Amino acid sequence: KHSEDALLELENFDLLMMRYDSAIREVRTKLEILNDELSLTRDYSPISSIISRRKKPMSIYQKLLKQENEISLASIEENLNDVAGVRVICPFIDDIYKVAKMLVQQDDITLIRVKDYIRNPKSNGYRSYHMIVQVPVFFSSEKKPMRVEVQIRTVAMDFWASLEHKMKYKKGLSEEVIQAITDDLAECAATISGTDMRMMGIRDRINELEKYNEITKKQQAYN
Ligand code: 0O2
Repeated sequence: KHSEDALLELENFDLLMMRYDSAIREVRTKLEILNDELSLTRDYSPISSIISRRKKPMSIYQKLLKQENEISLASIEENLNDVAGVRVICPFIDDIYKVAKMLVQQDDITLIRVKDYIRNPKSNGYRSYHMIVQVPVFFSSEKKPMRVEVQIRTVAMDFWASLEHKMKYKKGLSEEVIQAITDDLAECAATISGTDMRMMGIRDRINELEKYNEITKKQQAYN
């Protein structure tokens, strides 16, 4: 018998999972609307892509066990912040902060926690902006506040995190190999961070050129 069966056998486990799926949809829709609006009004998309996932019963079970928390629906809601996860990939670092602000200032969103691993990167080089938000979801006879973990990062940060994540779950690597890869990853994280900053600078220069061209065009038309 699988250990996660203890979860699956809980009454209304499916219902709780459906609620987390709904919360993911609410947050995704909010982000998609913001991106659609800005694409139209400013001709600029602060979001490149959105990925979402609901934590698998096995991972929920393992996390509760690890935290030495009881296996119950109430315990999941109380102790796990990342059953519903939305990952937002932005082109530039400043887009991350703009998107985070626009989401959090919506009056039905409650910000529970922020972890800014961009201003304070982890020692392995991990960078990303994490928020736990609470969003109300309307069901047939009640309104449920649901927690969603939102991770916001650039394309480059995401590229790095995917590869690092892959290594973390690889079994049978020797200490030596792990150390070498860890060092290499840390170096890449530093390069990526520098590149992300430079890319913003290049974007600003291009925008300024565009503005300058528009002004010159207007002046020429006037003359
Ligand atoms: P998975 O497999 O991605 O789901 P909490 O999770 O809230 O109880 P914690 O661990 O302090 O507490 O949360 P944190 O650090 O805000 O976010 C954890 C999640 O961020 C991880 O989820 C990863 O998705 C991501 N993350 C954090 N650190 C790293 C890192 O060093 N490398 C990579 N690649 N991702 C990281 P899970 O559940 O650990 O993993």
